[in-house]
Amino acid sequence: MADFRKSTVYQVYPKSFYDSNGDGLGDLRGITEKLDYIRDLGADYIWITPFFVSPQNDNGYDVEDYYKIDPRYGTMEDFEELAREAGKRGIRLMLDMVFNHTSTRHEWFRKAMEGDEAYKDFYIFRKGKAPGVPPTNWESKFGGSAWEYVEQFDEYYLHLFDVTQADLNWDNPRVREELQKIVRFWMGKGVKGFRFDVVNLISKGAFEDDDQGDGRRFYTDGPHVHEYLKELNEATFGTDAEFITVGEMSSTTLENCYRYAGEDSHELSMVFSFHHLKVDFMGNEKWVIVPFDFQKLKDILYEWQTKMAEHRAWNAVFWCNHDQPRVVSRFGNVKKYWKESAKMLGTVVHCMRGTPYIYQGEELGMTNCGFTDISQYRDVESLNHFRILQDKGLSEENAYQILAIHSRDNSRTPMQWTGGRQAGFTEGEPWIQVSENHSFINAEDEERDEDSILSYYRKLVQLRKDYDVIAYGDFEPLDVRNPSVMAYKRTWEGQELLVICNFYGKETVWSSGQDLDAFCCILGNYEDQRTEKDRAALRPYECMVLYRKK
Ligand code: TEU
Repeated sequence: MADFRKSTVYQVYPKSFYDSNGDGLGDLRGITEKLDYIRDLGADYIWITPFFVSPQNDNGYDVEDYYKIDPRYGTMEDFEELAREAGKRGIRLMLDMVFNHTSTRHEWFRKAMEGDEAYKDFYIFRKGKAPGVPPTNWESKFGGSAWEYVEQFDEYYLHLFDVTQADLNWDNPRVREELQKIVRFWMGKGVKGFRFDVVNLISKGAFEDDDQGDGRRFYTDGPHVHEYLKELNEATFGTDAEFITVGEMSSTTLENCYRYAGEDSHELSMVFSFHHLKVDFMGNEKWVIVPFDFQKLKDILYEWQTKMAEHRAWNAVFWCNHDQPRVVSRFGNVKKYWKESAKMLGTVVHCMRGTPYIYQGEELGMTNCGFTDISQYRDVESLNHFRILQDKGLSEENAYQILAIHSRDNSRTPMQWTGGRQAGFTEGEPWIQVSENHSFINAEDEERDEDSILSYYRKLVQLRKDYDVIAYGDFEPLDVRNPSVMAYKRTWEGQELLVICNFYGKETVWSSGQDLDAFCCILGNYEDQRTEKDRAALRPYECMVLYRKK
């Protein structure tokens, strides 16, 4: 049986992965064609972001029909072929279930808008506080009010995301049954995992004004969320021990995650949390430019690593996904130490306790896209905020600088397969521009180069399979306050692993407090390692993984 603690998940954003038919959009057949690449990386699962019928206002996170495949991505036959071919290579598929909301084009919402009371109760309709005043002051995650007025009812519906993504009413048992049916349908197609989109937002609490923030405290980790997840688990995937599930937890707390992903809680296998990816925000405010806070990054990662272990709960560990800027641009150094820093960052995550996720292109060291004009951006969140920032009085230039750092499009430019035309992604015109640096950052070149970031990631994935201490070991942070080094120790049945990472471009000497000569280096991003007694001399962005068995 596949052990998710030894597994690595590869995330595919189909629209930008590989275009098999020249229409400029990636598709399911494109994934099938590239399965050998994913197998060679060593991934056990592929998480594919939504490819269901959708108006694509939020690139498929606005689902119109959960049972059908958007023709832009292919057909059900294409999906079945993908599942078969993946299976032949020992790779399992993990689908993305967007159950907090549906597209307003979903049949349920259309019926609601026709005044069908049963379907109105699938969503969250409320009276305004006064004429022209929404029920609460909550803000949409994509900017503006979270409520949209519907004239014919003189009511508003809730949308925590885009106005075309209406929140479902999970308190209605019929909604929960319908969602269970969808899960069972895809289980029947042979998938072996699910990622549940923003699943900690499904249970809304009191509908009150938030005088402290944007409203999130009223619906995040809400009153019935654990009960609803247990119910979903028991009614569907919980019956299959081989299934893995991961919940995307927006602004969550550790205490809730012990339960979401607890060994005995019968909710989910693991959680994505995002606190470590807000260390370059100002509080919850993403649309600002501040340098990343290294100490905070360590403190958060260490806290999640140790506390989740203490409570026998499991993390998903990751830097990148389709909503995050590229990690090497964010916490590394693309100008001078692109390769070193990309490898170091990969090491940090892959040696941690948890199931690592690699987002397409991360294994190549793909960087932020470098867009300089609004016409290049596609993401609804970026387009909205470009306007909002200027409405707040920022200059256009400043708005561009912020977008360049934080836009979700940074991760959505096409996968860089070759140094040739359109990076080998499409024969046609891509839906979003290819990054110029594909001439030197691309899979074809990196496959041939033993020293490439890709070759290094392959080793990282293999390490977890070879060394039980990585999969099962305890986690202990070392030298917590060191201003430039992140170091930690993993221990398991007489095995010890030391992971030592320099996060900066300056050399530094790290003292371990134990004799490093007793260890052997099983991976590093420089050819040799300069360790002596209890000291490691670290070059810019140097990392090393040291191992010993007592
Ligand atoms: O994202 C949830 C979410 O709140 C964030 O990742 C969000 O995109 C970002 O923090 C805003 O700054 C999930 C999906 O991953 C994302 O692609 C969807 O847009 C969103 O849910 C709505 O379904």
